[in-house]
Amino acid sequence: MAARPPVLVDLKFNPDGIARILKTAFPDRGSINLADPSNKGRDLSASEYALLWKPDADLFDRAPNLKIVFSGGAGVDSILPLPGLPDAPIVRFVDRSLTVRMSEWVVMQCLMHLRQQREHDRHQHDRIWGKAAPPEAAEITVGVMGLGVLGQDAVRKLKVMGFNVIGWSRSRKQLDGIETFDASELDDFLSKTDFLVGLLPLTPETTGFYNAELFAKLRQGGALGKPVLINAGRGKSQVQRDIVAAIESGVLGGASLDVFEVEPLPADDPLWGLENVFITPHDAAISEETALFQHVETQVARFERGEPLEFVVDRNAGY
Ligand code: NDP
Ligand code: OXD
Repeated sequence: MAARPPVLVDLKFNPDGIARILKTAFPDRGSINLADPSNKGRDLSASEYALLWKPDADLFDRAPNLKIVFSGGAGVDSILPLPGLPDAPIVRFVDRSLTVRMSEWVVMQCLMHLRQQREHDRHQHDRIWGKAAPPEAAEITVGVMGLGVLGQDAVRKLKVMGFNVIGWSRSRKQLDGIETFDASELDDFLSKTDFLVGLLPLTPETTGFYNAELFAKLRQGGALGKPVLINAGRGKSQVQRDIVAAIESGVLGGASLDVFEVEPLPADDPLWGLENVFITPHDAAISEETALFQHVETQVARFERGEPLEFVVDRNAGY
């Protein structure tokens, strides 16, 4: 049997960990790690499968015979606009552990706002015994935007914590115990929402989506007084100057942001210093490399057996 072409790997994160794990990944075909300087200039024309996250600009010129392009993450907004992207299936990363960790982040942020954790942090810093009297989760409606793999797991777990949970997506979903809305029912959904959780992909429709106009439609006067924005989808879906203005003017009572228009968030960005804003560095749910390589191996095996690939991106929808 002819040797199988190695999997091309061009992932611009965790280079040391990836180099180590790749030593044992893909045992029946091996890999070419483009982060390894010894692979610079190597002939990639026989490559059939590529696993990419922010790849080199000339990658598709060097590898013109790809049969599948794998995204190193769940999102594909950095893959779809790449010049020279072949007309091959694009498969995104869907993974149990990634999903679980995203839900942990979402639930944690909702609880931090519910339990007024920032206020407790300030009190602890000043050695003040300051009791809070937060409402119960059931008094807060969490509106989750995006009811895909991540959104559906998050709504279930928010529900277990006792929040009243509603969800919004392009096409309506049927989810036990959750009131759902489709794209045409946006204003109705927003008017019921106290904590807005963003788990949307970045597409032309969702670019600049979390803006002043949208914040003005969220429910005012809920159990915590003001609504809160919690976004872990993509930073370019939010207008950061509008978030800052909405917090300063009291339209929003706070925010939790894992993603930003520009990453890393510049040190002089006003978001860093705002009251009741929790910032995490795009690590709500990072891809775990061993699981990522296993996922690629599974999908390649399906493909080579003639079975349909899973998690294929709809290029027209953009996610
Ligand atoms: P999915 O593709 O499974 O789900 C996307 C959801 O968004 C679907 O419910 C879809 O609606 C909805 N949607 C898309 N466009 C629109 C629109 N224009 N209007 C209304 N709803 C829309 O994606 P995942 O849940 O797996 O991931 C979501 C995003 O989370 C990723 O694209 C990525 O950007 C981000 N992410 C962030 C991470 C982090 O660490 N911060 C980690 C991993 C992912 P419908 O169901 O009708 O198709
Ligand atoms: C992803 C991410 O899309 O980590 O997986 O943002």
